[in-house]
Amino acid sequence: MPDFRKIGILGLSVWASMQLEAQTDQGLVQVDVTSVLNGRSVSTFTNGKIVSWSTGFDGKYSGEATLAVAQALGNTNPKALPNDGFFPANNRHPDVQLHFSNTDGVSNQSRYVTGAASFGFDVPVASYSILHVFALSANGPSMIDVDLVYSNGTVRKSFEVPDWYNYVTDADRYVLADDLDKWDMSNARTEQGHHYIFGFDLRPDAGRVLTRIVINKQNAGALTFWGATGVRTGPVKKRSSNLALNKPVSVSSTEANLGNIASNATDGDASTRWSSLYTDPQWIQIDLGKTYLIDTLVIRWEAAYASAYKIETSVDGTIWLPARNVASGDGGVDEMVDLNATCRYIKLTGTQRATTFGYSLYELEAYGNEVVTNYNDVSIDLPMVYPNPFQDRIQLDLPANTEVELMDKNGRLLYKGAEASIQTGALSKGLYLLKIKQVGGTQMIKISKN
Ligand SMILES: [Ca+2]
Ligand SMILES: [Ca+2]
Repeated sequence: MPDFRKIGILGLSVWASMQLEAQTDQGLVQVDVTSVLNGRSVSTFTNGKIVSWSTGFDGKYSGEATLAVAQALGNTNPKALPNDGFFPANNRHPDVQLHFSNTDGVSNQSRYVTGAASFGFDVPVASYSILHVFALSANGPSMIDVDLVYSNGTVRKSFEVPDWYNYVTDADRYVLADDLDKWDMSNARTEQGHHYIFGFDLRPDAGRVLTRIVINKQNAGALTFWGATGVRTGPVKKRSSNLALNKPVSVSSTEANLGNIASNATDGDASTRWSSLYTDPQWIQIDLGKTYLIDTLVIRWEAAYASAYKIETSVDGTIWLPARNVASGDGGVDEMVDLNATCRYIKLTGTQRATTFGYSLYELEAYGNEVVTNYNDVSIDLPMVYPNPFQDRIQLDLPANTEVELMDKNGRLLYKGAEASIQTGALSKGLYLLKIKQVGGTQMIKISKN
């Protein structure tokens, strides 16, 4: 038998880069929340001198200090925060790394929030068995609603963040740092031994894929947020660059006189947006320039979002396949992972507006696999698929743990499985796509029927 890996299916082959990062399936995650941090609330002892806190927990009155600061100020046996911001695991929490350290006298350490406000940050896209956030309140308690944004929906958990003067521990809340002293802006110690930083146990659903956390603070209290730590149960889904960035966009309409033009939706600028006329339905469509395997679509809505919309994809811009239907959208960021669409064009059609205004979004982002057309670029062996062109059946010589999907040239699924042959007598002549899914990678090849 000839080696069809080299000749049988050559034609035009495409190979999608690895979808999953080569790393262990489990692990501790210190979430990168630097995008939301806005102040320094801990004095550090950096390069031999005290760098004072600048953003207090209650305006300009109260901050914290690392142990080395307290010692430099001559305090014996002080209660202070660890020099490296590290809290070893105990029976309530895993190892926690907060964002202050004596080695850093410049970066923001925490987020200070007063009044009603929301802020959110992405997490490494994965399943989590454990997820905690850390906060304290001043000027009384703060009520927070924490949204766990999964790939297939959002779950809200609500907590009272106690005033940092008040000790509390219960099923979902515990003390991360206890009995802290309190320091004014000139680093004089004003109170001793009764302030706290709290941990909040979010108990994520390990059966779902988490993408993002949004913290919504109600009006009362002054909240200081410190960070988030989790434990992954599955691998991190690695992302490509944004394939939609600066790609051409067409739309059904544009709101007059505001400059919210179509191309604002892919300009990579979070402050520019596209907005439509004030009627249903309206659509926006991106041309990615060539066919990709798209796994993730991110929609960043403005306040005038779609409460109902659908996503369709197309290879040729003519025949459209349904990808997602959203019946009760909640605006903000909508992130769809495992979209698994082979397409050049992506179309969002809004069918129900959430407000009296039109549809308005800051950005559409598409992530997926780079595609190469040069066979020599393929660095892994293709399983044997023959003959090509095929007639009444396709023979497959597949390694273990491999599944194939046969699609027509527009990406419609015709067969999915792992059998040694696919019956193809009923198919018409022409071009087809065969997706070969293996651990660590997905390949896509074009084959044809004579
Ligand atoms: Ca934009
Ligand atoms: Ca949303």
